[in-house]
Amino acid sequence: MSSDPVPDVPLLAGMGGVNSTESHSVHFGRKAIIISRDKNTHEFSSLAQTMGIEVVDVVVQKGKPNSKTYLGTGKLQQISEELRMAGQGHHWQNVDLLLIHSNLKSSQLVNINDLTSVESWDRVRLLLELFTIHASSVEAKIQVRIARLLADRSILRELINREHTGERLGFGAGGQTGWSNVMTAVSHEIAKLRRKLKKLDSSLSERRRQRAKSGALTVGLAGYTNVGKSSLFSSLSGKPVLIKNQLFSTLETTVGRMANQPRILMVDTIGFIDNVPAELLDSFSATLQESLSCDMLLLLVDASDEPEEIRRKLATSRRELFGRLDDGNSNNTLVVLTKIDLCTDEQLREAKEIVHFYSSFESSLVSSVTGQGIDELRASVMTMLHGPPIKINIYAPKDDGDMGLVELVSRVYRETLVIGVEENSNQTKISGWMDKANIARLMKDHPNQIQISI
Ligand SMILES: Nc1nc2c(ncn2[C@@H]2O[C@H](COP(=O)(O)OP(=O)(O)OP(=O)(O)O)[C@@H](O)[C@H]2O)c(=O)[nH]1
Ligand SMILES: [Mg+2]
Repeated sequence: MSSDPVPDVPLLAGMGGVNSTESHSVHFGRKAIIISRDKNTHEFSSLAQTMGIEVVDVVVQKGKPNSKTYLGTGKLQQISEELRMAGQGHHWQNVDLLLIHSNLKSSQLVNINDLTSVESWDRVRLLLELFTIHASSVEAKIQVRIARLLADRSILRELINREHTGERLGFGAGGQTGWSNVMTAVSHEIAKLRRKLKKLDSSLSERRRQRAKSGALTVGLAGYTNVGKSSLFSSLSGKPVLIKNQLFSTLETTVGRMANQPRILMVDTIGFIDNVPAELLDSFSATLQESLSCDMLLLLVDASDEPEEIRRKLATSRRELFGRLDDGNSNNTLVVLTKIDLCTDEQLREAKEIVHFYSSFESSLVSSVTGQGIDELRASVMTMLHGPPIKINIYAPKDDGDMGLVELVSRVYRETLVIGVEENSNQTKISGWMDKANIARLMKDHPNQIQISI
């Protein structure tokens, strides 16, 4: 892989475009206030905390968002004044960031910045900053940077427009020609990064083609962020990946073989969240496509969530998934309720009810921590991909050249996902799933000693 994309232009601070030199690159340890029209700011707050930002207060102003400034101008001025005055002992002391609990229009962000002179992020910018920190592959880094530049470009457009109309004269570091130059540089960089991404995309789809040609079947893991996709991926494949109690730990795709089933590949990838801005989703579409173009999908639902949260996250996941599928594929979906070790029986019953109310898919219960339900899930995956299990009768050697029973049984064991065994002195019956190509080879190698039945 080549090195990281080299930034050509500075990113704008806080999307308010106050001054490009103000841009912080480290947010860990910063203090922020959340500003919201809605009381439920839990998820928004978690996103900030995932980045190491301390949310010291939540200011809620009920009512319809103001089309120009989201909150009323009076309220914003009051917040800005109080921030300036917040001295020793005030819990707003050292707050240098306003987090606005909504996806705002560029004009609203610029207005808020002008009114408060404090770095302000809306939900889009918060996600972009978080993704920037978590992106580790070259591809993810390019995807996030494109999305950031697109967001900055819409702010720049707003700034240029205002300076044109004289609305914001003398404000900011750019000046009309200054901003126009930055805008040109941003557009050039976007074009350059898109070309790079296209090259990477084609090598990704080449890898996908190769996998399909090899006859391997793929199982995608999909679901809301933090639902437990990477944990389940590790349990099923035995391959260690990054698992963290934070939102969007995973931004790139990892492929691993299912344990005992080398020709079944598991695909772990980015999670979903409500109201993702289009520019962010678009830049991740190749990554999402990777899990969507699988032979089978596991749609994960966190059973330990509150019922309301289960409903909301399930709805988002379904919308993101099935809105994107070319279709036909949605039949091959299995809902997996995760984190069942954290649930009471009553919670599990309710979670299952919700899933069945909203979807017609079969569901499976697992805990990646205790391993509960993992074998059963493997069996369900195999049944969906290969049909019901088969019975393999293995006979003791009769003629010269036949293989010893123990040796032949251990070969079958190696190539089968075993669910049952019956043994007697001259015959062993194994039931389970075996890859079609392996069955053919086994029968060819040992025609007198192997008999397959359903
Ligand atoms: N108790 C319990 N915790 C779990 C289980 N599965 C995952 N977790 C925890 O849930 C958190 C998120 O797990 P991940 O596997 O990283 O979730 P993810 O869906 O990959 O998350 P993102 O990549 O951030 O979207 C971690 O703290 C895990 O340890 C489970 O079965 N039981
Ligand atoms: Mg993950």
